[in-house]
Amino acid sequence: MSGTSSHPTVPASDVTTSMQFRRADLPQNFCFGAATAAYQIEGQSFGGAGPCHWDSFAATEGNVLRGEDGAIACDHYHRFEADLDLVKDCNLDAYRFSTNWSRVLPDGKGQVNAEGLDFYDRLVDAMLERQLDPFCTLYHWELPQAMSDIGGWRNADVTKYFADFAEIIGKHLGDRLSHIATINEPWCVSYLSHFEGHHAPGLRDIRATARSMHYILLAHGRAMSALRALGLSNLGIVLNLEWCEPKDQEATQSPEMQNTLAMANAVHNDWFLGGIFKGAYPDIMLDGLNTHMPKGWQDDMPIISQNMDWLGINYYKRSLFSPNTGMWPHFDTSSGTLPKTQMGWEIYPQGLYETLKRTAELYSKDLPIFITENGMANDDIVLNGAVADHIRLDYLNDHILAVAKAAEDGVPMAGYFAWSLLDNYEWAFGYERRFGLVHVDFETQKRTPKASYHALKAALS
Ligand code: IFM
Repeated sequence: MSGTSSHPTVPASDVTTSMQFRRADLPQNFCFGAATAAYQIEGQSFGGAGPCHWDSFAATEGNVLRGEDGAIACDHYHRFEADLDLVKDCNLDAYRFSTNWSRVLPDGKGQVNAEGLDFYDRLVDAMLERQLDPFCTLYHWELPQAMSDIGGWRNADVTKYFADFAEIIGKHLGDRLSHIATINEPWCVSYLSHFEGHHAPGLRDIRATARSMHYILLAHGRAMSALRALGLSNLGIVLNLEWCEPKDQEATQSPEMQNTLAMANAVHNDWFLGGIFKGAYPDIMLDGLNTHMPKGWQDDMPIISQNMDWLGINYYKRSLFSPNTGMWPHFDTSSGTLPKTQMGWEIYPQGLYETLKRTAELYSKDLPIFITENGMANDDIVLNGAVADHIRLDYLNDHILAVAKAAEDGVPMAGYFAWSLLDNYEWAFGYERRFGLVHVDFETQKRTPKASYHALKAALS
């Protein structure tokens, strides 16, 4: 399943076949890994998983390209041993996966699906057998349908049910997990899904946005408390941060543009970083959202801002912002003229460096930071048994070098995970957008490591 290329192709003479970085360029004990997420690879139809809100979202005309869903995905549920061999053979140290709430608790609460829990048991043991550090993310968007039916992340009760789920995973797997993240990408869970309507549940509603932006962080906090009560000390969260720049570079210093940048940063970054690290949301956001916040939200801030052991950052791109005179949030988002990935995202490794510097300086200080996702979509094709994704090879190399530079300049960098191990279900874009180090033929489930995989493997040897 591949189409014709729409991204800029690299002239053959400029093609690089090896990465320029070496392990020695990164701090001691720096960990390299590959990341995936449950709904995107497992196959939701296997093993007694309950329905989740992505199933119903995908079943609704117009939400997902070609109406595709995660019912089969990469059939990782049955093929995880071979997939972990690919991780190990790439000389990686760790594997980031997620536990599917709707697989473990088909109704979101109550009766545990023993088969589902057993799957994660076997998965984690298979990682340990291969000396891969298991990095677990508790929630990567498989909200059980029953939770969605009671209002999803607009309902405070869901944060309590999520903490119960966290406790189940913590009790069962906690002592075998190297790191646990509570939530993947709260911005996507809340703003992208409740304001832009791009992801499940597909809402475009400012009140739902305010509530979900708060409750997803409360869910994080409550899960932290539940896991801490079990004595676990390897806890963090994964934030997708955006490098925000003015569209009109010449107007950067104007008060209007400064205000726009502050707002863009608040929406994408500072709401989440501020809540977690300072126990406070940016005023510029509250100006717009306050009337929609749940009563007494201030009382939740100590739960949200409890200490973490590490921070995960997902970085993909920069965005450009310009003021508009319309409704909240009073800005337009665009991209510039740099080469773009198949997602239309500008390739800008400098933005990763800047994001790391900004985050450490303003918020996380000495806390270890992992890049928990970084990578690009490309319309890769298998030709004579190989995939020549040299554009991805360069992308990964340049972003890893940006991490090395940030570490050299004092940011406590601890690891880097490529997104993703496998081509997989890219949410609203179905199976069209390929992010993998390994190509997946979704008809035969054949895996073909790409040029980027081979180059990463060589660099890490
Ligand atoms: O595929 C997603 C992933 O689920 C979350 N982070 C961004 C990736 C690429 O869009």
